[in-house]
Amino acid sequence: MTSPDRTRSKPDNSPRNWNALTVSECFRKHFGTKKLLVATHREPVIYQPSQSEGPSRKSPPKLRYPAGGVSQSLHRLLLQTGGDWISLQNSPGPPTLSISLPGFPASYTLYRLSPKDPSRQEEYQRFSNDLLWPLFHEEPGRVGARPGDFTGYEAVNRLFAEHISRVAKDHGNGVLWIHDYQLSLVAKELRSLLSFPPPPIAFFWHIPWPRQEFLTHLPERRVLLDGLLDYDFLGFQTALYRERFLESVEREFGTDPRISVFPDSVVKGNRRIHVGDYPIGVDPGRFESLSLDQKGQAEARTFLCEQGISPDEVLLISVDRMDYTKGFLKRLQILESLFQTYPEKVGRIRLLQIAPLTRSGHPTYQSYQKKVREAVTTFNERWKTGRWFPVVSIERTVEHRILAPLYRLAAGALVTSTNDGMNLVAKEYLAAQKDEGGTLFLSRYTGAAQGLKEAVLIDPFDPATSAAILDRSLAEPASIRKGRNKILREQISRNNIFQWMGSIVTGIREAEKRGR
Ligand code: GDG
Repeated sequence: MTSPDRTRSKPDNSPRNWNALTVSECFRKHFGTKKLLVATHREPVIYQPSQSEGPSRKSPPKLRYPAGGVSQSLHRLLLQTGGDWISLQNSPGPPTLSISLPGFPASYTLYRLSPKDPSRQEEYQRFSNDLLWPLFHEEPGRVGARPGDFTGYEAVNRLFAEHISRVAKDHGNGVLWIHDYQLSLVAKELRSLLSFPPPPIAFFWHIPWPRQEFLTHLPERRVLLDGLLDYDFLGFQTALYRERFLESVEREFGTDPRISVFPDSVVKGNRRIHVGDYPIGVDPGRFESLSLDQKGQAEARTFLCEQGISPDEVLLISVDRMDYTKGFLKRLQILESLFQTYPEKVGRIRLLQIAPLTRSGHPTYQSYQKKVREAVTTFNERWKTGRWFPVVSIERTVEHRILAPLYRLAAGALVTSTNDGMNLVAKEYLAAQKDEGGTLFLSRYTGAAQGLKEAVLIDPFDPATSAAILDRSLAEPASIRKGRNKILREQISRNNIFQWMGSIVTGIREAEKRGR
């Protein structure tokens, strides 16, 4: 855990001054003493029960923090504002936890939900991960949900709404902020439960919004869209996804007299729903300082040495959960093309692939992960020379303390997603390039590519051209690479994670004033 944000900045909040403290001040300015309630599918902490240390001594339970950057930033915000957080329980421990950290002024309560009927939870997971996830990443061939799974999806969304209605009533929450595709129907369920006018209900959609031809594969699309229009504020990662969403509403409800679509809002009955694009960012200062930390750098060098990677090699790095949307097989095709076309690179360019397993109890993921493993083995067999082989694949989480210096040591980051809401790794890599010329090779199918226009874009569906781009860019003079990074780093520093939160908090307040 990093130290709290103590720097007090001017209240005008120019983008550079955003941090957890100034976002919290912004929240106070708009919502007074009211509280913020966040709901996510996954918990922001991992609970580790006490270990017995002897016949009578037990150590206290510990909280660990999962890898993702978003939940950790929201967690820091709630430690400034106070509030509530509701998620499904995915580690042991009690159903409610009070979360505080030394040095932070507030604490928040984490409510950990467990559906009573496990089959409903299975249906919810399948509807979310086997239907919504593949369809919204435009991969209809991967759909594996079963008819009837929607029942469980609705039931779990209702469970969230029931809990939120109790908490909002008791605590007087000022804003409800719900996240991502697993929870699209919470506002709809909540509106039917509350006996008082709900506080503003905001929603952020973290994944892409697909083209309409993919949405039409979803039988429940009208219910889902109608449910999203029960929020007061809808945020998407990019203008493209926002426009596609508005087009979907138009296509599905164009003849409904209750619904009118505008460029930045939808009117449904007597309510106006704000619809905006808010590209998510990272905490660049944190990644920069981690990447420069002497101890972390030494650990990163030891890590590379343990993997048999020498400091003389040109190192490429990829960091993704092992999910099919991240293009692991496409990445190998790019390297295949690189080695075929430029055989002198064999033995000189190495890929370090950090690929923590994800959803690995799930058959689609098990078979994808097996395929990736086999493809890496075949690829390494084909291109090995002596004891050298081209891809080092690590299937576990590597802590940011070591990851950030690894970003800095790598000559390039290879982001090969075939579809990705934003891609935070791209921004983390740039944050670690202070005065350095490491090249971000960024798939044009990421939300990040829609904003980071100066990045070296690649097309994972065109391995030959991508390989040529890799070869050319790695050979560019350092001055060109550093110049490019200067512009990109300016951008990620302006559009950082706290600026994202601050603009959403402000947007919610404005939408509340305009639309209700
Ligand atoms: C969704 C959308 C959107 C990964 N491996 C390790 C590790 N990570 C951290 C990275 C980064 C995060 O996980 C992954 O970022 P992504 O952007 O790829 O996020 P997704 O998990 O795909 O989630 C995505 C995002 O939401 C935010 O809106 O960008 O498009 O799909 O922060 O650092 N962290 C550590 N060790 C690892 O091995 N410590």
